[in-house]
Amino acid sequence: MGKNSQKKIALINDMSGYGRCSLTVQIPIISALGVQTCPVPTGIFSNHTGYESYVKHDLTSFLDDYLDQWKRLGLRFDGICIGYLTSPSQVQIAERMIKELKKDEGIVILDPVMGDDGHLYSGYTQETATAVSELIKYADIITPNTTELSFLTGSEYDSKKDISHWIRVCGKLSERTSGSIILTGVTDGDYISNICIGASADKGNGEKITNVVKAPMVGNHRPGTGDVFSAIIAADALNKISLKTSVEKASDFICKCLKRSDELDIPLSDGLCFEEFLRLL
Ligand code: PXL
Repeated sequence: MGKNSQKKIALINDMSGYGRCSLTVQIPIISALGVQTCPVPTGIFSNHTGYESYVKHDLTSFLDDYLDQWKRLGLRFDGICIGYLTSPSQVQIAERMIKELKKDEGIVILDPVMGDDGHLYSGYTQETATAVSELIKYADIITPNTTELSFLTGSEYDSKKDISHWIRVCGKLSERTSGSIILTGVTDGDYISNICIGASADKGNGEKITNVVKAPMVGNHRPGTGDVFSAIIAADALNKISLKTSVEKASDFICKCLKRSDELDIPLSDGLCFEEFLRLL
């Protein structure tokens, strides 16, 4: 290993003070996986928007100065991980990060955080979702849930559709990108499946292969699960772990956290208790 050889990732995402999502989840997880985390906070939220109410302070007007300063320091990143953006202007900030701060061989992980259960998150606009979909062209890995995949592909959302439907919709998105797609949280009988469509490491010819990683369903869905998932995928991608192995690891980790959250009787809105398991990553 040479000089200054630890991997660095820039995380553009919000800071929610309560409710375990976004940066408060991604920073510890990615750090535990040995990658230096460098946040670009899109806004400060008192708590995530799944609670009855919240207050927020949008940081859009500060972010160009923030990135200018990073450029003055000569910082370059091995990864750019994109999460919750508050407005179309922030999509331009994310584009700036990709064009000006990513190393040539660096990778872009796009978690198109927009909504869940067929709806956009409270306060999240259709315009922002449309702007975020323009980032697909830069992404090496995209990690939508079923709501976000439906929006990105213009498909109707129906939670009752089976796995073969979701594989088809993933294929539709896959046609528009050379990047890998991981569709998270597909209900599949008594299981939750993640569908990955990615370049075949064995063949090395750009051909894509589809894998379905199944895990037993544990408890109810909790907010912030997608942030845990994308954090593990992002750090593992920088650490050159194969997509399938990484998806299996993320899925297993999330199951443990879901089980523990139920044991501790944590309200669903308070997210995943991941803290006790960080050392297992
Ligand atoms: O976990 C997704 C997310 C991120 N950021 C904010 C949110 C949510 C989901 O509710 O409200 C502010």
